[in-house]
Amino acid sequence: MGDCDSGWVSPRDLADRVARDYAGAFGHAPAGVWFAPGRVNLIGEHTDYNDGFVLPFALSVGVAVAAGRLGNGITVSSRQCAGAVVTAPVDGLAPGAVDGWAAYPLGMVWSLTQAGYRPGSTTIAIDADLAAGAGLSSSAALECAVGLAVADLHGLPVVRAELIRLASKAENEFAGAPTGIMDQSAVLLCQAGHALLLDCRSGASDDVPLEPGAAGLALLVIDTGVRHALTDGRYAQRRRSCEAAALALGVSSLRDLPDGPGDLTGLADPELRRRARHVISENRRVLAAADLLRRGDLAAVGQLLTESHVSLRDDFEVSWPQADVAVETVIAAGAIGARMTGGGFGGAVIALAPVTEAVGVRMALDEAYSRHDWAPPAIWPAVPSHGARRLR
Ligand code: GAF
Repeated sequence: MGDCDSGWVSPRDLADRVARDYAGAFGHAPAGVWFAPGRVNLIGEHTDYNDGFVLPFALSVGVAVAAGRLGNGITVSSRQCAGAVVTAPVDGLAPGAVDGWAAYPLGMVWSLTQAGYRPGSTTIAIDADLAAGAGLSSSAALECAVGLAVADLHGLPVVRAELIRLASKAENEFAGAPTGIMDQSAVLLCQAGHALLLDCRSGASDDVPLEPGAAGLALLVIDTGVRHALTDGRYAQRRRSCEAAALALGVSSLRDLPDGPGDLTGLADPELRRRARHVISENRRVLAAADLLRRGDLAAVGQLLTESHVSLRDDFEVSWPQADVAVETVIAAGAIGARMTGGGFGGAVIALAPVTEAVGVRMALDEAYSRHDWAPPAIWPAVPSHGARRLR
């Protein structure tokens, strides 16, 4: 979500803290507190805007907003930006009018007005225990927390499926990041103890059991410390390559191509061939992973995670050195699979490891990063958690 710092805070303290920040900034108690989690994408990267399949799950950490129906226009303040305050008239919002972190909450309000809703004046304090730019969907969490809060406060009849579309529109058109619908869908639809298998063409979704602890396994999130921005042009370039490949192959999207050796011979450009090969093979891996989870075989998903990483590194070329070192290191230290997660060019790696190997994995990572003179990565076990909700 852009340009502000976010330190990790215990999630259970977040609601109290954001309510206190709200009272400090606006002089009265908030009408409510809403929370939207970050997400980890287990598998299915750069498939969403190709009409394909994804398999994310929600984290326990995320973005909390405290909000009230007062003020004059929309006012947002953010603890992660040292209490910075931005105000705009509800009717004066337009793409390009605001940039930086405030484009996400104000873009969400703009998107609601574009759909014909008329939210009244609102004051909002924002807090997060999720790092921005870490590939864990801080932007979508911010949009969705604000969207839920504004809809609830003003009695707007927006169902979650519509909120997904409106939050995506805010991100694409107001914040200028040409992303797909995975992150907003994960933030709003995920269930605790499950991953969300989402068909990004039809919008159909299915909750697939994901309880690593029950299998003696841990899903470790490794923040490589490298930050990315989906607005920096590289994500958009990958999206354009996929569209060019689909056009050259005469299909409406790469989703329509089966996974097979001969299917890409129509693509003369080797770079487009690599990009398309990643998307096609990744869709197959997502469906295979969902099948394995339904059969209770999480361990077998490990191999698919590593194959996904290799494909993102070599074919889609969105990995980065700290992610490649993390993947190689954790596998050598006993993890059964690992991959970069999110849009790439920075952010996090997810590793699947036996619980008994977690300490060894952590030590090996610290050593490997220190050999490269990189700061030790933050590592924590991810627990598949509930999607966005009102906390109080
Ligand atoms: C980012 C985007 F926001 C998603 O829509 C998705 O494309 C992802 O990168 C890559 O899979 O998180």
